[in-house]
Amino acid sequence: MASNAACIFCKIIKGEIPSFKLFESDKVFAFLDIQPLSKGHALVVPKFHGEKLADIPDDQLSEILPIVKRVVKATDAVDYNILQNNGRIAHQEVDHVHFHIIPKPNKEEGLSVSWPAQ
Ligand code: D5M
Repeated sequence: MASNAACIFCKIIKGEIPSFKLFESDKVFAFLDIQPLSKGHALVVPKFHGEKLADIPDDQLSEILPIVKRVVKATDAVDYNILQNNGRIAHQEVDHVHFHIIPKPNKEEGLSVSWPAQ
């Protein structure tokens, strides 16, 4: 499994720095974003270290979308954004592929979130 000792998300996956973990399998890791754009803002990442989407082997990638769906369903968000940035011009700050899940609160009722997404 490719890992990069200098990568902050590889360190999170290995438990070397703390995170609010939502889900883990042999290929995928999900945790709350430390700079949330909304309540429940989560990140789903392949354990395989690659900078951009095109760097990730298909067998790793294919496991991610079902987990993105699972994390989405753990919120009661009706509306949400899925975002995946590649490269500086596209506003990627952490060079380890990650999918943002950004729940959009219901304006009247707010948003409740039940973790973990297991
Ligand atoms: O988004 C990178 C995202 O990674 C950004 O929303 C903050 C988040 N981040 C950075 N460090 C951490 C830690 N340590 N825990 C949780 N979340 C973190 P990008 O798409 O690269 O702009």
